[in-house]
Amino acid sequence: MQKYTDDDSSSTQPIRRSHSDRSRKKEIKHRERHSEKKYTKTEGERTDLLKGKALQIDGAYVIVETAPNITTRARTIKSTISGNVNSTLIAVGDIVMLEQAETDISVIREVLPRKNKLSRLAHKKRNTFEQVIAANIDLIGIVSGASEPPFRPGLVDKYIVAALEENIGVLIILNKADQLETDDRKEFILEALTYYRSLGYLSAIVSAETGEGIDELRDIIKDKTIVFAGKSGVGKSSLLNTLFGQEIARTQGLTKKSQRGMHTTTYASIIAMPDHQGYVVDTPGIKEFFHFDLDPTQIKFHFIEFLPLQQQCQMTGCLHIHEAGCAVSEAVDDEIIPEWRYNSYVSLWEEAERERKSRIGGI
Ligand SMILES: Nc1nc2c(ncn2[C@@H]2O[C@H](COP(=O)(O)OP(=O)(O)O)[C@@H](O)[C@H]2O)c(=O)[nH]1
Ligand SMILES: [Mg+2]
Ligand SMILES: [Zn+2]
Repeated sequence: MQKYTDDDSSSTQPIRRSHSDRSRKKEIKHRERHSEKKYTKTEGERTDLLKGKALQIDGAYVIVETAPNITTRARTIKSTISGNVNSTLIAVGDIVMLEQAETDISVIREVLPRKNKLSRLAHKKRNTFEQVIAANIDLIGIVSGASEPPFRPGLVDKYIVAALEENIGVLIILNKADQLETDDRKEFILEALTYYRSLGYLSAIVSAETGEGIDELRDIIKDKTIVFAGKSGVGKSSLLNTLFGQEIARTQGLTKKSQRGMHTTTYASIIAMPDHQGYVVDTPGIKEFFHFDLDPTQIKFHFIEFLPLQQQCQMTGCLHIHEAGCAVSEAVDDEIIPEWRYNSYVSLWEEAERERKSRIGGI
């Protein structure tokens, strides 16, 4: 069985350069035939270009899948057209139009407009910019560990808001279920999961180590493109390996092994599930996730249990922060809305406010 690692391009071998023109043509024909099935061109698209999906960005190269199990190495150029204004040129999950390569490196002529994206606000010196973690996704699998690292609903809520902003489905995954029994916060963790379920979000309790809940998880993510997001150490890579039944992502447990020729992955990579039943995106440890361009006044709409109460707030346009006669605050006092959930909202609003002010200040 072939073994893959996060940063090993063996999972996405570029197509070998053919030795003769004839075999090269044959190969292109083969690619075209297969790509037609999967990446069908829509009207108006250049017919001389090949359509594909960016699976991995590896330094200067992008690994593009043009048909099931067929990948090619490609690169963007200065004149690459972007369907996404003022954004990262290319991210994993992007659908691209490739020019047939004369050499073994194809040229990405165009990046098509994204259906959605998981993107974070990144800082470089005094500038801020958007870092697209992954594009065109169906589900965000928000992964938490039970004990190590401890379960923190604040980060879960932050990702929920990002998902709702972008019309992405939410799946809350509690990994390391094997640690739950001995965790003194077990009751709280289970209560929180029940609460999320009552809001209509999918959830799963799993253990990458023992395999508990993995079949159920596999059913939920079937035929979807899912991004695993969450703190470093919660077990995202381990989950991927358990789901696939083989080592396709490098976990922290293995990093101490020989690292010759290895480097820590800083980009996400998309991996096609066996039999092409969907895709999974493994993200590296995302430091300080904050959804790019999050408007503080919009966050309250993504805490969906606030919506029916809104009309009962005394102030029109109440932000539910410190206004008098706020029905949301009252619901928290009455323990209808859990305090932890409300605290998530207030912290996120404060963070978004800080960001907004610093942007204004920076202009
Ligand atoms: N007890 C337990 N440990 C786990 C489980 N899943 C992952 N781990 C361990 O948690 C650590 C971090 O896992 P890793 O997959 O690298 O986390 P990532 O940073 O989110 O990708 C490793 O030492 C794993 O062996 C689990 O279900 N139970
Ligand atoms: Mg990992
Ligand atoms: Zn209010």
